[in-house]
Amino acid sequence: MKRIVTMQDLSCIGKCSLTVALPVLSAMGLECAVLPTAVLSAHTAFEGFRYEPLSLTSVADHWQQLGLQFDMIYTGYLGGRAQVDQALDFFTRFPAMRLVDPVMADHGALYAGLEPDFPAVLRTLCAQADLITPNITEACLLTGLEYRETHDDSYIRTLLERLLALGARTAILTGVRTEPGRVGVACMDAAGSVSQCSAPYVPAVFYGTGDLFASTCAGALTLGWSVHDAMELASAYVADTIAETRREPDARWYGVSFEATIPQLLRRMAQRRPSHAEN
Ligand code: PXL
Repeated sequence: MKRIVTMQDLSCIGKCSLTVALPVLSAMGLECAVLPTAVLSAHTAFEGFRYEPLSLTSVADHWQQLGLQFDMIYTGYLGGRAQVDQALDFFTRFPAMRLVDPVMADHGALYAGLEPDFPAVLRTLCAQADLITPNITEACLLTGLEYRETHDDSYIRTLLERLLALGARTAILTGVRTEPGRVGVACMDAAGSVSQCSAPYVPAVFYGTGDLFASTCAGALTLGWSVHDAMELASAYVADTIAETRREPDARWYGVSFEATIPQLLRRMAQRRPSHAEN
């Protein structure tokens, strides 16, 4: 079985980060090791949240002694410079494919509790990644381009080019709105070619959709899928989950109802699993 390790916070209430990544990756048939970088009483959109950072150096020491190896390292919300330094250290100790989701902002603003220089800190981590998956706000903070609510092809291309200039090999941008009534993702690979896919736009805020997207991409890539197939699968699963979450309007503040759509994810995987993905 392929093994992935994910490094992000454990928010005790509010479905995001580890409480999304672990169940999704397990359902996809992967062994998922976890590195909780901090325990939060609830995610940072909850007023008065508590944040308890954790040090993971001794965990990494032990794993090295055990000779553990991973097929993929996937980092999500890290919350501060010390956590980013731990991720950089982990990268040097464990050779594997690296997906960095530079979680820090949405709708034009940094998440509560993050320092204003955090985008510069995350840039150093993105430089070491095989794949990064920022939303538009995060991409603007990483590259210095101005934030816009709606986009044209040249704005998206410029963002993607600037993201790759940070040093990542491939970038997938989420929350792309180039078509009326639709929202999608756009990918640029190392050769500079761009591919896109989209789904109907739902005008509401849903917490944890970025984490769901990145987790699904990370899972599919670990299973050997191409970046394009991983992106399409993740995009479809997020769209299925948003449609499901809209049936319970109050629930969306706590995170999306991804549990209810895991059977759909598995059906989509069974339909599209590439032949070389097994083993
Ligand atoms: O879903 C992104 C995310 C992850 N982790 C924490 C968050 C958020 C978004 O608000 O607060 C702690």
